[in-house]
Amino acid sequence: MLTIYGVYCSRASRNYWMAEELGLPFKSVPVIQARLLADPLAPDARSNTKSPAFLAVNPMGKIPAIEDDGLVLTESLANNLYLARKHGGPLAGADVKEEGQMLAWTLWAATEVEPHTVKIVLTYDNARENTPAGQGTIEASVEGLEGPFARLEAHLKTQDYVVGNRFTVADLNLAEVLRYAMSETYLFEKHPRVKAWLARCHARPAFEKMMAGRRKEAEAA
Ligand SMILES: N[C@@H](CCC(=O)N[C@@H](CS)C(=O)NCC(=O)O)C(=O)O
Repeated sequence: MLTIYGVYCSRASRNYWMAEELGLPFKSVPVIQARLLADPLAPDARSNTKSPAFLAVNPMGKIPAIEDDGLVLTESLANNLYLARKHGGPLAGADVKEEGQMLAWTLWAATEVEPHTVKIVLTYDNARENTPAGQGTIEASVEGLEGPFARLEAHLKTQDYVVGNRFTVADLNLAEVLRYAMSETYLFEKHPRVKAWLARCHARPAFEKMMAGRRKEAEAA
């Protein structure tokens, strides 16, 4: 059975969403971000990204990690590409060309988009959005996202989804990276196709299941 190490309020959300899309039974092993704990190495500390047991799974000390049929993988977006390839169906590439496109959109999300969106979400997570430094970070990140949003807006002119005109792992991966920028409504108002595409992705029942997991986790914290 698929095992997901992480928590819903982390990049593991991407893998929980994917498992729900594929209807996969999975075991969730809670591992929290070490930065959220005062002393991650305290004997009574919750299992976290600095716990020796987790470092044996991912020596980088980052969540998520997945374990599937003896294989351990540790990059959230790659984990999803692997699960799509393994289980097939509409979320996966229908041929090697589509697989190439899905890989390209995923690497684009990771390298051209996420460096900006993650700065935005961390500014809010750390309650710095109303400080001059926080506002500077958000402004610079929004500026960095203008190009990627324009590119995606143009791409969506002729299709509802990024690859093959159906919802695929490429949409899921990109949507999860762009979710971090949702506070910046200006970007979405300026790019209505991107806004509508993200809403389509978020209307999926599997996304709602993942979000319910996040809410449950937040309530228990
Ligand atoms: N590129 C990695 C990044 C993983 C990552 O940075 N995860 C964060 C949580 S979202 C983490 O584990 N941080 C460790 C910490 O904050 O202590 C991926 O996409 O899986």
